[in-house]
Amino acid sequence: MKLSIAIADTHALPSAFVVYRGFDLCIPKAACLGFSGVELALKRADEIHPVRMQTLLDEHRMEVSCISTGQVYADDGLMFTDPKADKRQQVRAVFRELIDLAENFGGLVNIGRVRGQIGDSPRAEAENLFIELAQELCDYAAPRRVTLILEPVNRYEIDFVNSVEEGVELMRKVDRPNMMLMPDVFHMNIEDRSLGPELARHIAYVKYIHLADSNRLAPGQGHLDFPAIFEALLGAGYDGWVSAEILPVPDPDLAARRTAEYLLPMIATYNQNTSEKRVSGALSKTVGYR
Ligand code: LER
Ligand code: MN
Repeated sequence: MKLSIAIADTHALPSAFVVYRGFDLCIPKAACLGFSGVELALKRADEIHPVRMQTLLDEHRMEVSCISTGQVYADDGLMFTDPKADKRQQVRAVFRELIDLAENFGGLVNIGRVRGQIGDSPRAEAENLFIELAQELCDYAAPRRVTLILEPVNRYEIDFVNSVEEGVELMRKVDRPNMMLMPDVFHMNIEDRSLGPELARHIAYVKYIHLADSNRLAPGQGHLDFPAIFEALLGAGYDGWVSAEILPVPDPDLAARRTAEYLLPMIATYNQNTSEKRVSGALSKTVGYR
């Protein structure tokens, strides 16, 4: 398991949901705090200069964990479920470029609120519009070894795919191996029947996890039981990224520091237990062969 933190560019609107703003300044800061990666919160692929970004990442031994797309919705109002074909064409164009970028940066592109609202349309109509475009983009992404990750988001932000279970149902309809889930424990705390057990139940679809506490502050500042969540993930064999997507409160540096101080020791223990599990799994297989 590796820990990442969400970063947007300096010009991102206040609606960009990130801890840090400014790649040049904040990637080094995140590296100093012990994060292994950064989640790039983008509106367009051309916010990134690939060579400059790779140099910055290499210099600080950092990786891109994922490209997230909240601003494509929040800033531009673009949605997969938009009944207007020209609007969906814009989504298609923006996502193709983000997928091209992800080919060399992280291999994951998130679909959060940009999947869109159902609103007053019949549910099946919105669902079909989503499925059609998601399938097409998955097929574009597959030869580039990129996976799209759908994030269930709570009902107060969107009316389409609120729980992890609903996410799994929709993914099954999309029916592409490179369409996976990105659960966010903040939303799960509102929508799902449990956190750890529900993550474990759907682990085959879980590719990436957003972490925030119940109040959307740094983990450890609210009332979510992170040790229990990690224990369930360990039992289920999760070995991917977890990424802090929290409010920059009381300020970005302190929010990031609190996240690192709370989660990094837990992740170190997690990874030790994962490798011990692997060794004992390998040993019991060896014994089994005798
Ligand atoms: C996006 O990752 C998310 O979790 C949304 O709640 C942002 O508003
Ligand atoms: Mn999230």
